[in-house]
Amino acid sequence: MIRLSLAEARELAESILLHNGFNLAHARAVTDTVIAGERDGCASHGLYRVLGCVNSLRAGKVAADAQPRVIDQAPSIVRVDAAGGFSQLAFQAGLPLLQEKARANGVAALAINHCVHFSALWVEIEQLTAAGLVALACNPSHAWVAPAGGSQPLFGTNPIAFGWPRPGNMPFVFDFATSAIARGDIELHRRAGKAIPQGWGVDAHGQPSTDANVVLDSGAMLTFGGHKGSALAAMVELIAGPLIGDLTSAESLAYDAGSKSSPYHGELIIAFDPQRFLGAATEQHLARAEVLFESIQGQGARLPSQRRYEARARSLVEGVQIPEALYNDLKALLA
Ligand code: NDP
Ligand code: PYC
Repeated sequence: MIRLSLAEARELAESILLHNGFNLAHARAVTDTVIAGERDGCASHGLYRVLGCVNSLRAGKVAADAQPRVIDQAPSIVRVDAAGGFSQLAFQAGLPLLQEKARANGVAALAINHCVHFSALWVEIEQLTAAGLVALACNPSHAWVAPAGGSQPLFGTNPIAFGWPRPGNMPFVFDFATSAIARGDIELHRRAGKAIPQGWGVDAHGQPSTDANVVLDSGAMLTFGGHKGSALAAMVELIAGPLIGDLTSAESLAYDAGSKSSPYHGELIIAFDPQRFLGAATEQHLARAEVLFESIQGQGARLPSQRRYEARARSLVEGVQIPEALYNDLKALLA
């Protein structure tokens, strides 16, 4: 393993992105996200993703100098046309109007269109909880996951993330794929030459497989929780696809045309303002939420994101460690 300070990791990611042709705003926005992932112990959405960003650029599937366009679509809907850039720039562009509309109306949605997407959603959710908003986000990806009862890839890994602000505390955030595991984790198993657990995927005949190559290249991933994860994955396809006028995971994969680039589609983010729902009673009801969190932890169960926050605290002091092979692959992108 190679240890890097967070500043070194940041410098590595940003210099690779700039060297390969991304403009400064794009490189910074992407770097912020991958460094947050690495810092929080989310290796599948950390520095590893820089390889995919450069691959997508070289394949002509992401616009290195995209300028997102913000559209005031309706009293509670902001639309951002990402213009073929990564989702981070579009989110940054739409965030101020989303917050303004959520405060005015109680609920507001941000629909991002035409973005290239590779990231963990909690990075965005935390920006909304930091502003005191409750938030929900989801997006399709590429068709890699079989519906429950089927065996052929159809859904994306379709993450759903939720955040709840906790005054004086880290927010309650969960963020997971509707597949049994993110595809990035299976890719990391492949890179490490490790078998994957049962239940993550099947081969081309629908038979269980623990071979990452088989599941990634010719089989299919599985949903979490059988028909329940499958229905949630379908919901994400719908509300972050046709509802916002953007591609489904199957359409995104067709657009990819075998280039193995990051998915190209839309993202839906919904923000709720507790103040607008509750007025003077906000504090009282947020305190009731705290009782819920304490009751979860009181049983010895952990809150989602607890592992991540602990990793963050460690990384801020010790930096991060990445496999030497990944470090070498990243350095090669500076050649
Ligand atoms: P996991 O299955 O690891 O689950 C992640 C969530 O569950 C986290 O909030 C995690 O908190 C929480 N969690 C895990 N174990 C426990 C536990 N024992 N008790 C309570 N909470 C727990 O993640 P996935 O593989 O499904 O997804 C990983 C990431 O991949 C996500 O950030 C997601 O956004 C990203 N992704 C992005 C996609 C895209 O299209 N852009 C597609 C698919 C995934 P903690 O972090 O603290 O462990
Ligand atoms: O890990 O499944 C995944 C994923 C897809 C897009 C970004 N991450």
